[in-house]
Amino acid sequence: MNYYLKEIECSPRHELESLQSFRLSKQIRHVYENVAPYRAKMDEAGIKPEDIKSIADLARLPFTTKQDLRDNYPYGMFAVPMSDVVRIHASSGTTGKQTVVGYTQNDIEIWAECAARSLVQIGGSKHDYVHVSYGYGLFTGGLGMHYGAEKLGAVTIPASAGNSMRQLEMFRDFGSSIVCMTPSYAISLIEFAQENGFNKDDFKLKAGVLGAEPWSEEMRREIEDGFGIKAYDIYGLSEILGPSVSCECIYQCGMHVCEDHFIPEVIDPDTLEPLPSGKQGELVFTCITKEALPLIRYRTRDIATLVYDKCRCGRTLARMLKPQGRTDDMLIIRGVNVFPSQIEAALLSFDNKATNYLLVVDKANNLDTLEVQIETPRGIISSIADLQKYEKKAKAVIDSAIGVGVTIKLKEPKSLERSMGKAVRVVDNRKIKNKFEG
Ligand code: DLL
Repeated sequence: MNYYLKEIECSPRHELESLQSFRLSKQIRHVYENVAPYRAKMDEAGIKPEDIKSIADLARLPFTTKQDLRDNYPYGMFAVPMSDVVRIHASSGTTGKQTVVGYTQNDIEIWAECAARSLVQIGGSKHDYVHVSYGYGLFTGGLGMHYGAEKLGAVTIPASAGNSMRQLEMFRDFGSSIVCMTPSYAISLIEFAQENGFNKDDFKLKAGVLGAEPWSEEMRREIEDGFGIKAYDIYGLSEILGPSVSCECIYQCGMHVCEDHFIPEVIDPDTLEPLPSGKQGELVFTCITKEALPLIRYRTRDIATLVYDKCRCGRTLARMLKPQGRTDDMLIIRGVNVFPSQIEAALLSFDNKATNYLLVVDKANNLDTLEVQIETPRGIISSIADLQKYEKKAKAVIDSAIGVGVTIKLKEPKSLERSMGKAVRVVDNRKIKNKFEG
């Protein structure tokens, strides 16, 4: 089976949009008839399924949020009887109750097809050895890429996350050629490999399919150098699918959205108005083929930009530029909006080894403070003067990148926690204090 669907992925936009329109109107009938909370929302907005004839009508539909999923926990938003559901996943979420998502057999097939397409986009084939180091379980990363790799016919290695020595031995002994893991775990493994006498020539790795968290271009270069691979970005979220809602192609210039299954929009998170191509805002997705949990205009909270010009690879699918972070991860420091990814980019532009960092936000005398913890670099510091110079430079680079003064705290080498899944980059003591102080 061929997972380069040229007639869809490279079709003229108007043809793709007709397909989307057809699928959208069918989907709206499905949810109106089968999901009580959607019926209530549409009735309240005075919209009947027959009003939604094409994608031009999309913006008339009400949004869905994580709160809707929580209010209807666990299965209240499902559009099929549970006897048709063959799998559930859940997202733990850092706040509030977890959300549960479900898939019919057909949903699983489509998901696997999207994941196989992602692997093809980055140059994968049935001749590859796809090493899956995303966690297996309720998290969608492991099983999502696993089914995609199998569908492609590749040798699939279900390594899951953790046990760095075994991961590297498997790379070497099993001939892993494509690795799927979070970028922060890739960084941890590179460091572990260097410390334990592995050489990148010991491996046959050629590509990484890395996602599940924001990562900067600077981090990409570190991973590409560290493993001697091309590192590709892949995006997804459990509520919509899991990995492979979108994925880069070999040109690494934005992630092609599987638009035959999901319609992306970018909205202004304050006014909720759709934004034109090229403008950054909150990503919203509408599932047009999903059966079990077909979310309509789901607000992801992810901040990204969509562009629609044809890619060098020939695909005409919308491309998502690297997500900057989530609206709920954005830090407001003394009134200035700061994304952790901006700090990562600034830090790595100055010291490309500072791949482990932690941002500690607090309040002192009613003023927000932001401390950037970095491990003292090995090798380049031989005196107190060197240390002070390093600290001063790091501060200057970050201050100017984000427009707020930060404090740099140098920590012992290897003292910051290494990540095997999604890295925790921020500790916001203001939230903790608010919780206890009421
Ligand atoms: O992280 C699914 C996934 C697994 C994607 C493996 C890619 C690879 P959740 O745990 O539900 O699902 O988390 C979804 O993670 O809303 C984004 O905030 C973030 N995220 C996912 N991929 C990227 C990416 C999986 N490439 C949430 N860049 C999303 C930035 C990402 N953020």
